[in-house]
Amino acid sequence: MDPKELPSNVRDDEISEETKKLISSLPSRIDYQGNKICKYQGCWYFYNTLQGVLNFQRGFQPQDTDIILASYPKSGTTWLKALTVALLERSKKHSSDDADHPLLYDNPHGIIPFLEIDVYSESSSPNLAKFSAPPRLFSTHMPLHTIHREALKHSPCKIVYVCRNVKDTLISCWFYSSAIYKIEPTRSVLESRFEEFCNGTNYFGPFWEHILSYWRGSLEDPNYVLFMRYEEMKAEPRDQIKRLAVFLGCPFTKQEEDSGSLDKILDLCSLRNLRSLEVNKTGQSINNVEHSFFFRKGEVGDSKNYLTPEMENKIDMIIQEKLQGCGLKF
Ligand code: PAP
Repeated sequence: MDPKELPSNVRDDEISEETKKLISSLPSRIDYQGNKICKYQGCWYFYNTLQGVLNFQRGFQPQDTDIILASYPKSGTTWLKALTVALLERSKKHSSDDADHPLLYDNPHGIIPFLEIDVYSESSSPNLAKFSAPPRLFSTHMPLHTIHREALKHSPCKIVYVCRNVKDTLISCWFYSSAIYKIEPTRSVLESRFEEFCNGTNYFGPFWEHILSYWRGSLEDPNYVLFMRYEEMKAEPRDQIKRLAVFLGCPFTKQEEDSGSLDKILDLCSLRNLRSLEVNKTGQSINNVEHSFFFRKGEVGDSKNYLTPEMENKIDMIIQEKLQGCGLKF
């Protein structure tokens, strides 16, 4: 496959001389697909993504009202983005059945871009005119220590993290990356992905460091980081969306609940509805990814259909070792 056909964040053709020099001092490797990847501040990035991380760290000026949606890839980001957009649109008097609702015309990733992959991919001083009206909504796959370190240290902005059972996340990554690379999701691809996942050397890995960074952040200051779980959102969507609304400062009124507007938002943001929209069937992200790739099954426990008992055991052991004593259960 011609590298130019790949999303730019997985490539290595947009890095500065300074970044090249930095990379030469970092741990680096070639991943299962033959892409260059390196470890910066404890997290693995493709080179172009690292450039975006550095641009972000250099240039991001937080505003107190900023909202950042964070996740490990394939953990429910698209859903969280859709819910957040729908919740905040209420203050702009957009109800979920308005014909001009933004979610009907753009993919959630188009409405809430990634800091390191979209906004800061090319420059440390991007044009942020599109975000002029507060709150600005951004997203990220960076671990908390990486966004926190330089840019957000003293900012009261809000972060929402969505965490998913890592076995389902792995399977979702396998299908998604096979779609991106236009290859069959074969067992041998799954085995390579599994090895990298368990070693912690995959894109944005290790997963345990990622999850722990936000988990600890949420324990230290629950008003700053809201820790959500994909499985809880599936099991009790009404309670979880209310929790999200309270955290974002836009709780549902009794009248909204009674009039069914909460349920309408859940319906608007459901996988079934989003995937049926024309923009998500045929559109592409600014980063060249087909919108349809973001919607697959959305099931809890789908990994059971693909992982062998040995693979499951190995992941369980890693979780037990790395997350021991932190209070987080899978
Ligand atoms: P990203 O990291 O590329 O943004 P992300 O949205 O986090 O991807 O994860 C995609 C997963 O969320 C897919 O899971 P699956 O592969 O196990 O099916 C996708 O189907 C699921 N998903 C996308 N939209 C929704 C939604 N509205 N409700 C529930 N799950 C969803």
